[in-house]
Amino acid sequence: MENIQIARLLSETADLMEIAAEDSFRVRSYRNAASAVESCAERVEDVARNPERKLTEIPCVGKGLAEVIHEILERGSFDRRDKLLEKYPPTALELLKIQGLGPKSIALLFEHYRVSTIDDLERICQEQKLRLLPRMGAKLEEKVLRSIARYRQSAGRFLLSFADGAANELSLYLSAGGGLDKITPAGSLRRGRETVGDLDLLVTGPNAGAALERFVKFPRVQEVLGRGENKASARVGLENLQVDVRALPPESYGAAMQYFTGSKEHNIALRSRALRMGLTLNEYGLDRLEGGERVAGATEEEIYERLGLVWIPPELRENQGEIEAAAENRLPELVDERQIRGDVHMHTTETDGRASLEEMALAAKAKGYEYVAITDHSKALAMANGLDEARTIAFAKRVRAINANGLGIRVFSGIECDIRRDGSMDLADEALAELDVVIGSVHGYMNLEASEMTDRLLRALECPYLHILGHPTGRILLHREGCPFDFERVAQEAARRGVCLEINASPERLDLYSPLLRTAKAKGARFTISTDAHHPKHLANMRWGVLMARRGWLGPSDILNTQPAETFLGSLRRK
Ligand code: DGT
Ligand code: CA
Ligand code: CA
Ligand code: ZN
Repeated sequence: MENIQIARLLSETADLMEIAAEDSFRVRSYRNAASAVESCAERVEDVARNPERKLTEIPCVGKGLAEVIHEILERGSFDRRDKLLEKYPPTALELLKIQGLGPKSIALLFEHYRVSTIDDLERICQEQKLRLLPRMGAKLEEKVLRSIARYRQSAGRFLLSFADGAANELSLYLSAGGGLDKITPAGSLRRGRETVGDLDLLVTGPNAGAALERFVKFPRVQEVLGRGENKASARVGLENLQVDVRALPPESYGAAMQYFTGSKEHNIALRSRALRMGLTLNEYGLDRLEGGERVAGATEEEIYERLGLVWIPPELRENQGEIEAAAENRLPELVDERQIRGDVHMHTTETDGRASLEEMALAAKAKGYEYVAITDHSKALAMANGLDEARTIAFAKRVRAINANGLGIRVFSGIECDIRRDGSMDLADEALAELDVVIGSVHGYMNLEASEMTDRLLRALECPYLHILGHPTGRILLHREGCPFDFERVAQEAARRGVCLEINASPERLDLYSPLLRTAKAKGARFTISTDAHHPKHLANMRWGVLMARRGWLGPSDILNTQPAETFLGSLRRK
């Protein structure tokens, strides 16, 4: 039995235990063991069969769990799991993914209505029966119905950062097999979409065929879905990410990269352009319609060139005007991560961050930045120990002292000030006036009507000390839709008042995305890209924000934090 199969049994049991309201400490021990088993370098079964070894050598596996694993290896299940499955059907696990429903509610729904599938749940809500249960109401019914719709839309999609991590892991694994010249992720990952459905990996080289064989033997492969001459597909990891690997001859590599990078809409438009030029484009190459002679295929550049186009960066390939722009050689200059000179949204231990002001600043310096802004929360976020006016002013003083001592990086004092329900700022003007960088963000009351939310944001923009509107839509990927409001109007007003819109680079947010960015730019808006880091390692998330900016056709001149420190400060204050 492979590690991944053992891990899955443990993690599903943890979910069932949660529904059965078992001790949360115990639930966590099952979850920890599941991920330890999954990432264990050796086969757990081999350890178990070796009389000189003990399963308790594996991290997070104590005596009890060791017994459980032995039982799994013996008969494919274990007592506790069987008992739970007698009570709750396995389909109930999927219900945990519906936002607004905790394990307790799922248990209740099961007891009262035998709800064990998403379809059951939908019916119960539509029949207005959910509201009859204790502590549930008509509002929750609506919320659950919306969550179900969203779940069906996003089911099986993954965060860009997660897919990227999996692609790197697989690339390393495949290249260790040797004999490959290139391994390239294509598809939505290469285009930098915020979420990815499945992973498309292309390989070429003398051992490309053998790489497919190696791929299906990857230890974290859960299930092989298909294995052909040039392609293998499998589900990988506890998360069941589907991965398609394609082996290609070098003379077709460019054509395949072009084809499998997509998007489908871009490809369709490109193919009809080719046809108009008497050419046919497919994943093997660009050929003459008459006679079938190959005119390009080894590189993407030659394919685009032969179609009368400059090479189009993958982030733009959504058939949103990029082909027309490329034909007229007027593609925009896109911002590059190396042009970012500072990260201007991050948190420290002063509120809910995990590292000190000095540690964050030094980590930013190590990343090569000229400046950082430290922007902790304001007092409305009491759970995060947000700053009141006195602490804000004291903090600004500390930052001035740090700069006087010369850390080797310029530190701006800042705040991520909460925007209250009525659109007023959570801190008095006197405190805001002390700071270099004032971000205003909405964190609470996110369920307002669109018109009320629009008014709230418009009022926030009136604050003369506000520089940046933080994570403007509030979207959390795969979890929560952005707040509905009149984005165009808010962007226009932000532009008029010289307030920047933040491109939040946190991989769970990425809440300003291509169509919104293009709308905002057309209204004259300016932007910052920031990570909202709560730990030094989060500073590396800048790349996701840069990808969003590129997908929004933004160049360095649109992004304020590509400017040197003094210019940046001066532009922030342009009112
Ligand atoms: P995803 O996986 O849902 O995040 O999105 P993609 O764009 O990676 O889509 P996927 O994996 O289905 O296919 C990868 C690329 O292959 C896609 O972007 C374009 C190309 N492709 C797939 N199916 C078709 C098709 O029916 N027609 C055309 N022209 N291209 C296709
Ligand atoms: Ca894909
Ligand atoms: Ca695919
Ligand atoms: Zn923040």
